[in-house]
Amino acid sequence: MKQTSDTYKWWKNAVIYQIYPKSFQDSNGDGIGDIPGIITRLDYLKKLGIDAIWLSPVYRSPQYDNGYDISDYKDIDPMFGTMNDMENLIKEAKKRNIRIIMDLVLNHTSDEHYWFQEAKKSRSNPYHDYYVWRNGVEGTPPNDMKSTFGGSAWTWVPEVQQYYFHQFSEKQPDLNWDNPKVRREIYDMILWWMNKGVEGFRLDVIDQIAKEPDHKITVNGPKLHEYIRELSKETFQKGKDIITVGEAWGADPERAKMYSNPDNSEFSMVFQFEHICLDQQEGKSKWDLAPLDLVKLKNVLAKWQKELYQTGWNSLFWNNHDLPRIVSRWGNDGKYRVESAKMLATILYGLQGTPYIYQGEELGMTNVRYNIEDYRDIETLNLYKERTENGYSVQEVMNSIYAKGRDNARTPMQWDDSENAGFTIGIPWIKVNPNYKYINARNEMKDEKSVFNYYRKLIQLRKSNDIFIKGRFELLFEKHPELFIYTRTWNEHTLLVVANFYGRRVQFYLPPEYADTGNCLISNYEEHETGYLQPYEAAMYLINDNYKIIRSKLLNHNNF
Ligand code: TEU
Ligand code: CA
Repeated sequence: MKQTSDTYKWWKNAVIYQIYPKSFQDSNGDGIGDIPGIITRLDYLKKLGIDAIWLSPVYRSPQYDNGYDISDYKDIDPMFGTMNDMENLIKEAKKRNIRIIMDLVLNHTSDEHYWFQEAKKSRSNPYHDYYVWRNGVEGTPPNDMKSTFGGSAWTWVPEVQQYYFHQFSEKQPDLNWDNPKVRREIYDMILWWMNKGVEGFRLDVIDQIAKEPDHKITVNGPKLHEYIRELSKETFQKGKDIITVGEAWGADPERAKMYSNPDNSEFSMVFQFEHICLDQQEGKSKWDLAPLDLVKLKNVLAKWQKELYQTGWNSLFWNNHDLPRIVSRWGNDGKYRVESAKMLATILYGLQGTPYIYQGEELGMTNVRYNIEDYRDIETLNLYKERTENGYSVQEVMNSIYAKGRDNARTPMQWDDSENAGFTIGIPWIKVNPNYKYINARNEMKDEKSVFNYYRKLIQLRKSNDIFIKGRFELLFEKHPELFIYTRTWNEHTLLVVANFYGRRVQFYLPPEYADTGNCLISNYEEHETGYLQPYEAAMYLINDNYKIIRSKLLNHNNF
């Protein structure tokens, strides 16, 4: 169906692939992934069928937080290549109809950025006010605010006799968005990248830019949306079809509607994390583990589907570079690795929104369990130190790291079964997951039944039918503790998504006229056994009935 130009947005049926450059493909044997390496894998991505790459930061950076500490926004880190390599990547991607989305870290810079180097020289330096400074007595910070990566959010600088504010590590001083000069510098930098052919941006912790540390406000500060609107107007809106995705841990649906309002005044969509935070103890941190309650997960996803319907737009994801591997987390990375990886994908790809694949997710890559010396992430290392010094047992801390550590997502991409998984001919900066011998791209591309080929098929499906973009969402059997069943209805057609979230065969009667192979768009089992869903069984059916009829039939046949 043809769509009118004002409602059509290319990114509504696009699939975005996130690359964490350090771990994707090394081209020169230094053990670190790089831009020339990415270029050699573009054909792989094309084969998978993705439309755009979200590239985690490749800017010049001392790499204390793997590039989320930028020391020059207009330069490429030599570790990743040159500006020429970057221009080549944009060009080579474009040839394959793949757009490049850059990661914008605008809340903070590296302390090695020129602005900060100047800022800390004296209070009268023109760059001083680019950052957030407060007086205080040496040894006593202005208040007790904490950094996300441990310790105080304030660091003392003797030269200026002031503390600077940093929500992340002390190597990541927060920018002062209240200073119009800072905002102007940022806009010019973004326009400069747009001019190079970059067609989208992911905005790191964007909900934290309008901080007011005197009131201990970090997230959702009073001026947040004013600043975002200005940012959008001065930059993205000047481009053509720019996609923007704001990372917002603190967004509720009301706020998400502002961020992703179809009037385009802010962003295209927002990355929010409510669903992905459900396996932690309430009011505590991600390290304080709790089992996932499927009923809660269903209700959270359903809430976002309903709230943003026609008023905003969702990002759909299970993974990114900060999150553990979903198949190990909510699937089964042993016996049912393939089935459960496909099941999780099926649930996600039936929803309304734009799906994101994090590198290796399409292979069903898993978490790792290393000795503490083999971890690299600043957050993990700080946590280990902090918790072991504060009475936690080593085993307890390691269990949290195994479950939630960010390095789970950062082990090298598993390309083939050669040494170091084909990632590097040198020594990888972080150990390769030993299961690369059998979980790798080369194997999976050959295997029709692989996770890779299942993702390929899902991506094509989403482009084949408008129901994926437009269908109205309804959750069924919302209290069922093991099954995830929902519909998307559009013009008398209904997409029925059924999934068994666990490894136990469960009773579920799907009328044979629905389960008919003619209706089945995709499934992770070759045959559906009437009356049951097998361990991790999942499927999508396209049915010529409206939601009401389907609902009453399913409710009649299944009384739970
Ligand atoms: O992450 C935002 C963020 O708040 C994370 O630090 C998150 O709290 C953490 O990963 C979960 O424990 C973004 C980037 O995605 C992350 O990689 C950066 O480290 C962070 O911002 C700072 O730029
Ligand atoms: Ca390299």
